Amino acid sequence: EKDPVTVLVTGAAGQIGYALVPMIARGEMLGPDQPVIIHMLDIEQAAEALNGVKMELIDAAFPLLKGVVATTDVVEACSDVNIAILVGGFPRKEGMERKDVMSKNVSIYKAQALALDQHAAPDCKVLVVANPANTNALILKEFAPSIPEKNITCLTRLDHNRALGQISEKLNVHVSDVKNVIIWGNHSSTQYPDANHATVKTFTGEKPATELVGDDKWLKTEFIDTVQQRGAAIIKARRMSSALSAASSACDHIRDWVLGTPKGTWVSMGVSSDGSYGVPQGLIYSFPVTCDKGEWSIMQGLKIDEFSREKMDANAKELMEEKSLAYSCLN
Ligand code: NAX
Repeated sequence: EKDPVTVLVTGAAGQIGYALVPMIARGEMLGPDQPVIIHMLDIEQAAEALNGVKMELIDAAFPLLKGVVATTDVVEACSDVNIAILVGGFPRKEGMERKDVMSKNVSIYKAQALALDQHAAPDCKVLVVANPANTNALILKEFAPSIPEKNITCLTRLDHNRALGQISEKLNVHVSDVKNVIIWGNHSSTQYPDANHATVKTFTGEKPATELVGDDKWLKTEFIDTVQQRGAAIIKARRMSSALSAASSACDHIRDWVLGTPKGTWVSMGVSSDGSYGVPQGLIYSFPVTCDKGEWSIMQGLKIDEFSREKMDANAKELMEEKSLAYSCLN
């Protein structure tokens, strides 16, 4: 049997956490032969609820689950973790200024960065889910210098999966036959869902999605809007934000990162820019990536038209603004 991998989930008493921990314990994130130990962190006010989640994990008798820690102590939570999924954060409440929300999250992410820096396994892989996801990841990178820059990422896989879903619905094909959409940029409503390079498996081979859709206007308007606004549509329908799809996408993100993407397939991940596609170096920006042996690489050489360029630049600009806002909260 393999040695267990220790996975931290912060905000584990929340709704994404509640959907995510059983998926991890069932092997949906790291595979059906990989034992796991789950560390769950939440804040004092949620301690009792967090303990309830721990009780349910025990009651579910998951064969792969070798240990559960439920704690409100960030050092205990971060100790020896191999994978950290950071879902906990401060939500924007009605009437709150953007700067106030940013300030709360900057201090949370700074504190968690310091704890991970000191106590996590040296090759720990980090996925930030909590919003503002890209900028929280940027702060984490800043304050966890011992964690390699390549190990700090944020979640845009939910947006990616939503884009696959929209193309599959439009063409009435299985979602598993659609691949290689791209989410560029920020996990905000400015994000750019791009289907220009997507393909669809058909009886006669792989075809460009643009050709099969045959409706450039739809791809440039409704498709983009629907993906950008999907989070809001879920809130309207459920009166709660997306949880099962967010949890499932977080599993997809880690699984593909650790176990690799299939040949010829890329996925979207928020990663530290190396300057590819003219994106300012060091920003946490969502790119198309392939993964192999636990490392992602940005897919190179894709042709970018003028329409895409404009939207990609708007994302870089927004992320630069978020970055200055975050840094102005630091002292
Ligand atoms: P919930 O409010 O249900 O859960 C958040 C949990 O975090 C709560 O239990 C809270 O007590 C805890 N928490 C707050 N501060 C903490 C801290 N300092 N340390 C540890 N835990 C802390 O929110 P939920 O619906 O689960 O969403 C969690 C986050 O995911 C939000 O920031 C949300 O905006 C973000 N999302 C990001 C998505 C993405 O694709 N990147 C999509 C889904 C989701 O909206």
